[in-house]
Formats: sequence, structure tokens, C-alpha cells
Amino acid sequence: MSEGLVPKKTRRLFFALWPSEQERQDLTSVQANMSTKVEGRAVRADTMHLTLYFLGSVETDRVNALLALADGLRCAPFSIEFDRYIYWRKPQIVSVQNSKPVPQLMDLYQQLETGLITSGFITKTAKFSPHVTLFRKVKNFLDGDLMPVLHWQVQRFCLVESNTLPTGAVYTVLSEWPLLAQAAMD
Ligand code: 2AM
Repeated sequence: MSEGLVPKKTRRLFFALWPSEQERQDLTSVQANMSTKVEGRAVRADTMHLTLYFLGSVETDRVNALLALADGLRCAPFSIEFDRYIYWRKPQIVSVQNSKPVPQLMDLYQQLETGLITSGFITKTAKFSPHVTLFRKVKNFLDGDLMPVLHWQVQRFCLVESNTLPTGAVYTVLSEWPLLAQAAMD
């Protein structure tokens, strides 16, 4: 396990795709352009990510099983094109999404979900709607096309810990796994 973990009985964890610095800057520009039209709370740039699987509270002594499960996932690097923004009324978020399906991303999610079920972390499957949240607590907004579109080159996935501080959520990447082309896996 990563160094620097303070002893705690449980941890709030999620698997995610973490943007590169350039990808994060691109998201921040989109967010800034939208901010005059969106009434809501802008997500801090350092917390922007695409959630693969939100686990919530996990007992610390189960984290090694989680790391082992992630070690076993196999996926080649892939790209995502974010070409639209969407408002979800119930969670009150505005996020960017891909309208073209990304089979590798769905396959990575599927492997992860299967591993989580097999290892007893979860009991049932859930629908996966990839998105990167840019605003929260939004009361009303209209969907639209993103111009220009944003591109992510996904080279790794991460296990992230979430801590809620008075100043807001702090996300710490605990571990990350590179995505490897088939030739590199043989
Ligand atoms: P989202 O709101 O951007 O969809 C870490 O908490 C991340 O996990 C959040 O950014 C959130 O992504 C996602 N998540 C999914 N289900 C969640 C839940 N029940 N509680 C908190 N976060 C959740």
C-alpha cells in the first residue's frame, strides 16, 4: 500500500480516471466559459476526475484486496472525446460527457465491477454513465454541445481516497495502474 496512510478503521474510496495537467486545464477553461451561465458551485480544478466506481466506506484491512483486484485488470490505453455537457436534475450537477461510446472504458468498468462483486465489495451491478462533473448544486440548466471538444488520452486508472474537510473534499490518489497495450502484457 502507498506510504503516508494514517491509521483509520475505514476509508472513503473510489476508482477514477485522473486527468493530466493539460486535460485539467482544458476542463477549467470549459468551466470558466460556462460559469456566467451556470448558477451553481464550480468544482475545484484539483478535484476534477471521472469516477469509475464509487465504493464509499471501505474497511482499511480490505484495501489490500482492492489493490490485488485492480492488479488483475487488463486494458489498453484509449482516448475519450468529451463533446457535450449535461445537466442531471436529481444530483444537481453539470458535467461533460462523451456521446460516442468508448468500448475500452466500458470494458474496464465491466472488469472492475465483476472483480468487486467476486471479491465481495459490492453485491449488484450498476449502470455506468461516464462523466466529469464541473458544477454542483445547480438548480436548472440546459444541455448542449461542447465546442471545441475535449480529448483525454487515458493511460492509467487510480484508487482515490476522499476526505471531507471544512474547506471541501480533498482527494488523494492512493495507487495507480498503467493501462498497457496488448503487446506489453504478453
Ligand atoms: P460525481 O458526483 O462527479 O458523479 C467522489 O465522491 C466521487 O464519486 C464524486 O465526485 C462523485 O462523482 C462520485 N460518486 C458517485 N456516487 C457517489 C455517492 N453516493 N456519494 C459520493 N460520491 C459519489
